[in-house]
Amino acid sequence: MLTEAQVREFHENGFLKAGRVYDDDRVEALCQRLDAVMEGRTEAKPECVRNLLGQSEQVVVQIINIWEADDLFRAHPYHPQICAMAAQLMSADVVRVWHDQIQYKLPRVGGPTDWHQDHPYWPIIEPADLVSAWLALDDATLENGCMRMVPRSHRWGPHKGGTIGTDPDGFTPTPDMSLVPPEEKIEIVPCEVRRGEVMFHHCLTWHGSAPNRSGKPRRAIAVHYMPGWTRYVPKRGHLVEHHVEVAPGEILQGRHFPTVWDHGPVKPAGY
Ligand SMILES: O=C(O)CCC(=O)C(=O)O
Repeated sequence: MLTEAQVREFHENGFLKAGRVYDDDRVEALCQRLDAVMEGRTEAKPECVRNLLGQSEQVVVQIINIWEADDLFRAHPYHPQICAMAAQLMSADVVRVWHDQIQYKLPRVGGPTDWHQDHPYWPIIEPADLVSAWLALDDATLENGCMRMVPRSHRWGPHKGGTIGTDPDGFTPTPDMSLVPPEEKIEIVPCEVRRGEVMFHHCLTWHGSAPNRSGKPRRAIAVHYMPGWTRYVPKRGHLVEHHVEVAPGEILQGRHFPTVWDHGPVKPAGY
């Protein structure tokens, strides 16, 4: 559980480092399963494995819905402590998984994840009340591309379809200043997070992560959690839309959007 001060901090800033949730053995086991999925050694497959940067020499391996490919990753979104914190931050009795996302910045050639907001990239769900739990599978540092956040930006509304703009020198955001409240200041907070620790961010918080300049990997998994009142409201397409089994306007739920918290922890099927 989070303290009242932590919940306040999250609502004030739009992100929160929440501490350790896994020991090293569990993180190592997850990293081994990640290798198996990337090498195609699992029977079931995730939604996609691709280079987020397309045909570039820089590589950010993005895997969507690894939970569908491996049982350790299937259990991860149900982590009782993470779910309790997500429920608290969203003031939700019911929490479901929208989707998960690995971002793996390879040593040296690991590229940037440009400044953006999440919710505008999810044009089939409303309202913009989601919270993501970002778990470091390696120590995430300034050198290897830890996440960077702009405090309070979750209160500034959607910004040009979620794209903020990125100056590669110094990895700073280049927003349309007419969309930033005049009394506000754009501060950049680098968020170093240790292996096994979790950090939360709101789906409208400006964030990004710089290239990996180190000789070590930078792996992380984000689970994007929806509060129980999130509805399927299609405006444009989305990669996981083919899994939607409800009609437009209905609560988004079903086999591919598992309920992981219902007034308390829920156990994953088969455990
Ligand atoms: O892992 C990263 O560096 C970026 C992740 C991200 O953008 C997200 O979880 O929303």
